[in-house]
Amino acid sequence: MVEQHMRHPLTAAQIDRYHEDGFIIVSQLFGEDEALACKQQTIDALRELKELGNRSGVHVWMSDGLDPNLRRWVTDERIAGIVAQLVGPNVEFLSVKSVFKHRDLRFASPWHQDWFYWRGTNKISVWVALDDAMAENGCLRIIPGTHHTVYEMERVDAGNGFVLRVPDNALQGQTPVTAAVRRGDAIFFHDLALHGSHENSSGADRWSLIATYRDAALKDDSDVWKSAIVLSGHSVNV
Ligand SMILES: O=C(O)CCC(=O)C(=O)O
Repeated sequence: MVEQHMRHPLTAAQIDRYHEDGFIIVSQLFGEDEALACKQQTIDALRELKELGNRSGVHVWMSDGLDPNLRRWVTDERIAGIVAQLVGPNVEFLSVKSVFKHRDLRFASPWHQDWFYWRGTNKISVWVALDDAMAENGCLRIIPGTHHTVYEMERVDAGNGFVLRVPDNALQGQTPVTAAVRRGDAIFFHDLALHGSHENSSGADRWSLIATYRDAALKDDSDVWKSAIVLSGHSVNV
């Protein structure tokens, strides 16, 4: 029974919700202690790469250069099980990104759809809160149902890596949700779900880890990833 729950953690209602809204929040995907350990390992990995405190606050690991400690988290069966419920039984991990916002790097990420950064088949990402995150310290905000539409993106380089954005006038009449979460909670979101984040105006650090996956049974012509880690089923891509 426990094993069954690990492999199929979402209820049918939660799966419907994901398909309707383009995202779902899973409370305490990881326990508080696990999320703290993951945060420390993220910091250690960045320090070793001399990337801790880099200019952008963002660092990306591809699957073939993944830190061994981070590999454990992004291939965890709790994530893999949920992704399989949302995209199908063939799942591969692609890459993971840490986002560090602090007193001097408090940027709000602009409204965007991740798909424009990679194109090809649709992907799903999981945004794992390594700190409690709310509007004051830069949590995500998402507009439900926007994953059914491809928006026009404009290019504006603010120096934090988020160079694509949907202009504000395209958002009129939309109702964003502020996705406040506790450390260890996770937000699974479709790569067309229109999202951004609040500025971190709290003065305290805010860490998140965002891992990206795809349906491995679909041939993907994106040229962003040269490698992947198959988590379940088979892949037509690697
Ligand atoms: O974690 C954040 O502050 C922003 C993340 C985001 O918008 C993204 O990775 O696409």
